[in-house]
Amino acid sequence: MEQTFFIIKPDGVKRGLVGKILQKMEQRGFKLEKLELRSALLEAFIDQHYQVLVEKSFYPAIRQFMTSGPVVVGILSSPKVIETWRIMMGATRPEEALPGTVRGDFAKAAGDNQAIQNVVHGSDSEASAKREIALWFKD
Ligand code: DAT
Ligand code: MG
Repeated sequence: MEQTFFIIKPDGVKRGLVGKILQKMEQRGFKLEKLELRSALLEAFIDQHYQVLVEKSFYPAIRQFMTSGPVVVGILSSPKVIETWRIMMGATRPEEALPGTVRGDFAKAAGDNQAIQNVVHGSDSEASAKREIALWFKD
């Protein structure tokens, strides 16, 4: 069965959105294969997760944000779960995310030079899902 990796980012945990987000996943019929709270993430670990973004000018703000508090991570499985969870998350930029999506309903627009805080992450392809699952769940 297809699998994807997700993160409820520090803003989602701080704002008490974990239950609402997990409920959307359950309502959609995704199977929760793994679910863990991770605190005190290391900067070097987040750099591995976002390896394709490390060289971008905005990346230091992302690293700072992603290590700013606990996150909830997990693995979902379902047919077409990678694409479906991406659609349910909504667009990367909160101001472009449609109402009804997690980001459209909950993400706050960022000020200039601030990290985009958009509540959730989801793998963007089969290759990313495999790589991210192996990184976050080494067992
Ligand atoms: P997504 O999270 O929708 O897959 P991404 O992988 O391109 O988007 O980027 C990862 C995160 O980095 C994204 O959720 C928010 C942040 N980000 C992306 N592009 C950015 C930009 N141009 N300025 C600031 N932050 C950005
Ligand atoms: Mg991405």
